[in-house]
Amino acid sequence: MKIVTTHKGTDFDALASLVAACVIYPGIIPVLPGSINPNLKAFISIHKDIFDFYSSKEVELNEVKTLVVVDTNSWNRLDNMESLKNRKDLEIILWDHHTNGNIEADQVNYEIIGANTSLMVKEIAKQKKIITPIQASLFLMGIYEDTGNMTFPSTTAEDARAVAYLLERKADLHILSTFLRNAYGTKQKNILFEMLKNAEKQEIRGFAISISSISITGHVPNLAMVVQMYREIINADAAFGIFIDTEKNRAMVIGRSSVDEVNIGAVMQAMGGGGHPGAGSSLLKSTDPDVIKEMLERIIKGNQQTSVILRDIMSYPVVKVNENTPVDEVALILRKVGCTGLPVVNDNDRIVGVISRRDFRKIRKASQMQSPVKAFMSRNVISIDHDKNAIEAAKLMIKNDIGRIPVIQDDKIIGIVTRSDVMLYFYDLLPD
Ligand SMILES: [Mn+2]
Repeated sequence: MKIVTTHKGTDFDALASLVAACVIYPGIIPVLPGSINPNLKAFISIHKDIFDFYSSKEVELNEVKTLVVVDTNSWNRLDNMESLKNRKDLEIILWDHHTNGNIEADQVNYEIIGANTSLMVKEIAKQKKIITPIQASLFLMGIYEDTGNMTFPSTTAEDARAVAYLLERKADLHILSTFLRNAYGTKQKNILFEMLKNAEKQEIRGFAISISSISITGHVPNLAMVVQMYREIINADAAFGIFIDTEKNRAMVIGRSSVDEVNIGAVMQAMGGGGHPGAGSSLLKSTDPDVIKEMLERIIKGNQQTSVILRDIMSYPVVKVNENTPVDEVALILRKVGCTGLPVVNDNDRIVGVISRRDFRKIRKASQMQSPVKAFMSRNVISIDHDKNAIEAAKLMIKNDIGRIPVIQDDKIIGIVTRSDVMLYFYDLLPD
């Protein structure tokens, strides 16, 4: 068995490297440490069906023949791998960009480079491996995080080449700002302060909206984060920053929303830009803040039906199983319908549990395959009402670490909303 793991306190560079290793070594088992950064948790929770990670407790460490370690070179930064430390028959492959460590590897891939992910992307490019846009987005987040959006002095030309490669493979820049924590410096602080001094809120369609304009000179990174903080501080449902650059004769409009009814992606699209429901931006040739403000207000007012409710994005009809169905039959059904989990109902058609592929890992003996599914299902059923929206479903998934939520109308399951449904929505892949 081959496994790949990375450092505790996992960040995006580490996670991206872990996933990159799965591309380079097909069939390898990715083992994620128990402690990971909070922004990473949100990302993994939404993408769990795509990236199937294991914990160190879920793998038989005795059976490991090859250990791949990425983005660290120290045994004490690994989670629960002590038993492998002195194994003579173990092959160790290292991918790292840190200078010191104590893992003696049989094969070392080391380079002085901004992000470890860049090193691995170079290998993926060399081997002409195919990667998905979601993998490309994750790799890009890893590189941006470890290079401070390519501004840290440790950034190399190799990192930039990797970024170019990933953008060519459709990495999604909008999704980055949702998950990355960006640098907040003096420049950003001054702009935020300026915006707060002149902050005003108005009500449009029952929502508290704030539009603030400010002049900037030269390049100011992370304005999106400033708008995000501004929205949170003044407690608006949606906030827009109009950043006028008189030198370059253009304006950057950045929006952030916490309510699904004000869809920033749709608003920005109407202004020639783009984004997703919570965040977006557009670049304008106009430098008159009043004109831009008026245009924004008009679009938001006219933007009545942007809210997508779960009924529109959920999957149906729902395949469900009775609680007394034997486990092996459930496994067959799961394979046949090709999904990762099913709701379990009792004889009165009431939902009593959920069974997922992950629950099957609890099965130790072959004889247990004949037991009723109720013995292995999770009984803690979390459901959501059909008129709630995708953001509420995503919040529920992240909070409870689940990937499928039954959608309920009048006490009956009418559909299932899955991570991929929510994800498609966030990635703006829904047909118009
Ligand atoms: Mn790193």
